[in-house]
Amino acid sequence: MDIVVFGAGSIGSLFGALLARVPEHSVTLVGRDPHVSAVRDSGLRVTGVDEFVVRPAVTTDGTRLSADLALVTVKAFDTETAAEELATGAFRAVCSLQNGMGNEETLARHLDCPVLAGTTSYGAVREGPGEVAWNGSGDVVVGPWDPRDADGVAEEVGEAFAAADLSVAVEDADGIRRRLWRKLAANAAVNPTTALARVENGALGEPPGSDLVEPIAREVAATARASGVDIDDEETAAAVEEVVAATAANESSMYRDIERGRRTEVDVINGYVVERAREHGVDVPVNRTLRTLIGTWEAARGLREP
Ligand code: KPL
Repeated sequence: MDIVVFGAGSIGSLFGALLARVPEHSVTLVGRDPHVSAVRDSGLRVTGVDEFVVRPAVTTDGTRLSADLALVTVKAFDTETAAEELATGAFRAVCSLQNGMGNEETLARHLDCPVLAGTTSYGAVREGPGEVAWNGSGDVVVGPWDPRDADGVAEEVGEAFAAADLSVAVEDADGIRRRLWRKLAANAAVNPTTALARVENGALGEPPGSDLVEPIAREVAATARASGVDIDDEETAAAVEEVVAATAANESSMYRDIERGRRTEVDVINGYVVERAREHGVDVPVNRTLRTLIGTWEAARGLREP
């Protein structure tokens, strides 16, 4: 399969490298310098779970590309720009593999092809130019965003991932929405808490950090149900606990963003919960507080409008 991986951060670089190992796949990684130049010069080095070097095609120009699949792995606040650039090219399908919610709607607004949603618990950190540390294997789940997209494209993408030895599952449109909301609960609990307390994810596995898991999961599950996605409180809390245990030694992406003085994805994580909850009259005080605290930090550094 011809695959464009749009966004060469941690997850994009890892998926790009794993997919590029398959001789039948042809992978183009779209990213920024100096990472892209380093990959062009010396290849993309993966360390950790497995160690290898691959040489995918690379570019800093995301316009006028064409492929079977565009796998979108940019930060959520860059999805609009990515969608505009992708719209100048031609793809059979596009799949969001990003944190937070709302990315699929943004892609669907700009692109004519079927939009898939994806979520993954694979762990990766971009160590430096040309290098990504693969620090945890999990799974990846894909499914059609639009229930009318029943032409089997999600299955084809699933097969392409399976050929790269990724642990993959394919869901229908309802199933992938439930997965996305559960992942949202994990991100809503882990990301701002670890960023504010400057701790690794495992801190939410023991008191006092663990005291936050249940209330946050309950707020997210209630908001999901009010939005028409049927997940219950207990399974949502269990999904958060599972992510905490599986990534205990990792720094969350929001913790890393804050350490490096970068804008975070809080708006599409806790912010998304707060907005959907407001529409449906659900009370989400913990998510609102976390969104406000991270937003205050971003505003003070000029990373967002106050
Ligand atoms: O996706 C993540 C992130 O850091 O953004 C979690 C699931 C919290 C793992 O670190």
